[in-house]
Amino acid sequence: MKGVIFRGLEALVIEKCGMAAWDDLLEKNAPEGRVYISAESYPDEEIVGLAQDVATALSMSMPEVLKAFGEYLFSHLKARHPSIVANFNCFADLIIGIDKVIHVEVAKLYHEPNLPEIDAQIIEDGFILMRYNSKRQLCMCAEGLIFGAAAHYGVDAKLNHAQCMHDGFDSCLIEIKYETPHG
Ligand code: MNH
Ligand code: ZN
Repeated sequence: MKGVIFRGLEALVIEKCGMAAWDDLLEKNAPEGRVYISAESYPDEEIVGLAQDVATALSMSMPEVLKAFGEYLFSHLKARHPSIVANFNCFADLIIGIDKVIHVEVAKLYHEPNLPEIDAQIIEDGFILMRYNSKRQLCMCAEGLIFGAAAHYGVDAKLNHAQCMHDGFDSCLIEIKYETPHG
């Protein structure tokens, strides 16, 4: 997992709990002296351990933390790569473009990134069906990023995780119902 993702979690923890809390979490979950550099890769276990401890520290469930983290992560990625996000005029276009545009650009910018396979299709206006597949099984992170994208476009999104790799399916299915408020 790239340091940029860890930096998103770090920013969230520091904002909510302060620097000392982050130092404690690091001490427990990473080798001594760990500093995350955006463009470098670190073991996936570290992010899982950190997220679990953030959940405990904030008395949130793991899915809740990953969602909060995902929302935070979207603004973090947008701040770091504004031109990528600027390719899209609306929520639906961005979601449809994750695999073939966003992550293609990401793969040019980062050395050997670990990206999921995402296939998203508009079933009808206001309804997108997303299939997620990754050996890292970070589908909750995907949910968080979807909520983050919705917030960015001022869209109200409701998600239904219709099937999940954590239950033994070969991919996750996320139903996205969204509405652009008028007036
Ligand atoms: Mn994207 C990793 C989904 C938007 C850049 N992204 C991930 C992962 C998921 C994901 C899930 C975690 C890896 C995995 O599951 O195997 N990303 C999304 C979704 C959206 C999204 C659902 C929008 C909604 N991602 C973006 C945007 C950017 C971006 C916007 C940048 C502008 N994503 C990344 C980077 C990684 C990543 C960078 C980290 C890759 C790595 O760790 O090697
Ligand atoms: Zn899932």
